[in-house]
Amino acid sequence: MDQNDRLIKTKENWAKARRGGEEREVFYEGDDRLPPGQHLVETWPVLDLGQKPDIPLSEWSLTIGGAVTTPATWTWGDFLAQPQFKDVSDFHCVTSWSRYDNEWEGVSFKQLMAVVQPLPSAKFILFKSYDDYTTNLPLLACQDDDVLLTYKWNGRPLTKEHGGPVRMIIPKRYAWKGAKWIKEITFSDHDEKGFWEVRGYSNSALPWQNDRYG
Ligand SMILES: Nc1nc2c(c(=O)[nH]1)N[C@H]1C(S)=C(S)[C@@H](COP(=O)(O)O)O[C@H]1N2
Ligand SMILES: [Mo]
Repeated sequence: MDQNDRLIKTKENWAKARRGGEEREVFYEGDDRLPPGQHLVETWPVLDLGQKPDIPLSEWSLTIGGAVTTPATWTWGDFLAQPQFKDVSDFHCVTSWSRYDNEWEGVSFKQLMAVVQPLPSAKFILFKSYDDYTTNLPLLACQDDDVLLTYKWNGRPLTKEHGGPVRMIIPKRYAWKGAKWIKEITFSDHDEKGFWEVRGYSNSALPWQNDRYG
C-alpha cells in the first residue's frame, strides 16, 4: 500500500467504524500505520497547560547545558545559523488522536548534540519550556534521525498555539514528550521526571506499545 491508498483505506474504516460506534477497534484493525488505540485526525488539535507564552523572537533564547562539553545559549539568529533540517513524520497524542505526514523544519537534535557534545556520563535529558512545562527522555531516544527542534509546520512558521517560536518533535514518542515553547535543554547522568511523568504518565511513552501510563 502506498501512503495515499493507506489514507483512503483509513478513511473508509473510520467512516465504517463511526457508523458501528466502535471507532477505535475497527480503525486500528484496518491500518498498520496507526498505533494501538489511536484514531486519525486531519485537523491539528491544541493541547497544553493553558498558558500560551508570547515570546518575541528578539527575546527568545535556548539554553543547552548540564553534562556537556560546550554549553550554549542560542539566540534566534544563532538557531537559524545552524544547518537546517527537514523531516516528515506522524504525530501521536496520548489522548488518542494521530496526525499523519507533518513536515517539520528546523535544527536536528543530532546537530544540537554535535554543537554541545554531551559527556559520556550524559544519559538523560530534561526539557523546560517558557510555560514552566517540563518533560524528560533518555538521550538514546533523542539520537534518532527524526528528532528535531522545529520552527515550521507544513512550510509555515509554527504558530504560538503549537509551541512557536520553537518546539521539540520526537516522532516515536507520544506528543507530550515534545516540549512546546522550548527554553532549556539539560543533559544529565540521572533521570528527572517531567510534568506529566510525575503525574502518572509513562516515562517511556511509546505509541506502538500502547505505553501510556507509568
Ligand atoms: N511547553 C509545553 N509543551 C507541551 C505541552 C504543554 O502544556 N506545555 N503539552 C504537551 C502535550 S500533553 C501534548 S499532547 C502536545 C500537544 O501539542 P499540540 O498542542 O501542538 O498539538 O504538546 C506537549 N508539549
Ligand atoms: Mo497530551
